[in-house]
Amino acid sequence: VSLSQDGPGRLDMEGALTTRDRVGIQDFVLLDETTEVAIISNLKKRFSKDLIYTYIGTLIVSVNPYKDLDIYNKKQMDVYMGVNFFELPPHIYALADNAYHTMLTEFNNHFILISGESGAGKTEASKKILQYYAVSCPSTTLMNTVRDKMLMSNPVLEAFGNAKTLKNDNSSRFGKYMDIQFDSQGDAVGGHILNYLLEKSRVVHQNHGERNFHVFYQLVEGGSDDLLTQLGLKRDVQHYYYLTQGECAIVSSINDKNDWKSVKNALQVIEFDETNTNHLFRVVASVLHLGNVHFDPDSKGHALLKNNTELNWVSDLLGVDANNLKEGLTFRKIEAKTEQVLSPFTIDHAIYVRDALAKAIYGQTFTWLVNRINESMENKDSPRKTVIGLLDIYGFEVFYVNSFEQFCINYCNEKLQQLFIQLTLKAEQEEYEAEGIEWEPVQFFNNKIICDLVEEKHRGIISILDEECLRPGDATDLTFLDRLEEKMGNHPHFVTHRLADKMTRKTLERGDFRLLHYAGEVTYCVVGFLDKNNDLLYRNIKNVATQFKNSLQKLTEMLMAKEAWYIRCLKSNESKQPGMSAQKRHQVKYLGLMEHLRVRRAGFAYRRKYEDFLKRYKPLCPATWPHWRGMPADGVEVLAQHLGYLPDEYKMGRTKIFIRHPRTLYATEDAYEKCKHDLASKLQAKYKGY
Ligand code: AD9
Ligand code: MG
Repeated sequence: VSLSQDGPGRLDMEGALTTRDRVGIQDFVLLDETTEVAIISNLKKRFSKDLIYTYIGTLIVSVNPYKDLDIYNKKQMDVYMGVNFFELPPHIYALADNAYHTMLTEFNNHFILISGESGAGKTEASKKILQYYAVSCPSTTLMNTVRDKMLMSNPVLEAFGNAKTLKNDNSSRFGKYMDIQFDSQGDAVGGHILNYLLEKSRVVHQNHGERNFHVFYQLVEGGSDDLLTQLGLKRDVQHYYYLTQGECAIVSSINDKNDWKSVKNALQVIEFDETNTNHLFRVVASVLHLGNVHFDPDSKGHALLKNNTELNWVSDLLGVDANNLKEGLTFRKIEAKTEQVLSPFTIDHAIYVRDALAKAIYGQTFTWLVNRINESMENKDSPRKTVIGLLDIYGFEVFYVNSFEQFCINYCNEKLQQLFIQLTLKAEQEEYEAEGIEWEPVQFFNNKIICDLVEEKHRGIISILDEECLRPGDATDLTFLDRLEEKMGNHPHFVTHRLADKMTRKTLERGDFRLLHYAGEVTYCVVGFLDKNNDLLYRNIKNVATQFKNSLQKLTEMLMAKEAWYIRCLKSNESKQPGMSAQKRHQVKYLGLMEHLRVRRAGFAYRRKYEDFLKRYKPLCPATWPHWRGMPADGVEVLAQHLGYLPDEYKMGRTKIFIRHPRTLYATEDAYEKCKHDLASKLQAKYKGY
């Protein structure tokens, strides 16, 4: 089977080293230098040969090719099934397969964390893994139904949760964690989805060049005449205020009509009955109508409804009283001593309330949709044994102006980095213990200090924000900033304009604060923090912690109990086209690749089972060639002595040899190449003339 140009498909060293000048190294752990420049140069070399995957140990670095590569077919899936991780060129299937087989043999739970900036290929990666499990795992008719539902949950959730942005025509505007549940035979028997932080503001506002969520356009473009009539919609996306602010309602790369068909079909597979489907479309339509509810000023500048048509549709579609709706959109109700007083809104306020309602309706519907999908994928028949979770979550974000959303997203990335550190160090420590090798402390930056800065009870930024939101009276975004300065002015990772010169010598605006994240500095503008946080806050919960922090906490606890696999996705360019042009340095930084590499190489860069090591290198020593009759470990010891390994350079564990520096292995590998070459020449000379 022709896999790729990535080497002959034997042990990893072989593929990596014999062809390393031509196609780069397939495992960064074996790079001579661990610098960003060396990492990027290796990635570029490989990418130019369409080799988009590279390992750091068992972690996969993936670069988005922006073109279809012939590496995701059934044939490829078969090649990677049940094969030792390092025996074939790096592939996302190798990781999926390895997680699956480890789960089956060790009866434990796993998760695959997929991270990277917008458009880097996270969602595609998660879909490819899901497809791999759907195609490769054993199945029965019943299981097929569950699998179809899991696969079909994607087009539905993408319709409601994805949108065209400047960075990605199919950008996920929510974080997603999906558990795939397997029984003891390895059959996929159920699934469950958790969703995080849907970007609701997109429902009412889109930046130039961006769209609202796909489903709105799909409905207007693809819905039948009958359906549109029932919902009171015109077949004209330009007619709807909520669809046209980005001035790109129609995009050549997106076929809304076809996508609508896929979504309808997917809804059937996940067993949405007519009532639920109807309900869903009515809500979508009601949001469009709501966006077209406009206001005129009366003589005092108070908001008056321009006309009742759209409002009546909203009332009809949602089943709420039209007068109540009208009153709610144009008046504030104030409870006086004995009566209620209606105070009229200004136009700005009425628009604010209209938009808030639209966001709330859509947000609730999204949650409802996820719940229905979960019911449909629920494992009802087989006792569930183990799971593999897929986490497709927003990567670190830095824009020109960073707001509350970036604060939440970057905090989430800090948490996941912390999780990586804890899990990797734990795994390293456990391996060393299992192998009877003394644990050597690893030097790297631990970002716990930044996580604490954000989340610590009573003292962290989130606590202070919550307190400020709940404080009656004159709390504003700026008073929140004052409180931050008071409480954490001396923190080494926190800077405001008063402290900026002292700390970083870079100026900051009055309304900004800067956090020194593990991935770099980000300046946040506090405007809107209180408002947006209020939206997330459970006011009936006594604790001041926010919903997001709690759900992240739950997620990390759940992940801590599982074995971790990582896919780090990089974007090759900003133009969504094949070819590599974008500067990769910031991505390497944000993805924490250097930290990964440091942790993986900290103690011993390379480790291999005695049998595998001996099998490969035994021709290098007369005592082990052609056969070693004793224990493999003794054979490896003889080999190491013969090759002149220094005592500090390697350690003998219970089942594996550990080698500290890649250069030692390179020397061995070069000797092996030479030996192979000499043997081949000898054979040629011997059989010359036959
Ligand atoms: V976002 O944070 O949700 O905005 P993602 O999820 O990281 O982002 P996505 O997976 O949606 O990015 O990929 C963006 C586009 O890149 C896809 O629509 C494909 O056109 C393209 N892509 C990504 N991965 C691959 C791949 N392995 N092969 C070919 C790819 N094209
Ligand atoms: Mg995505």
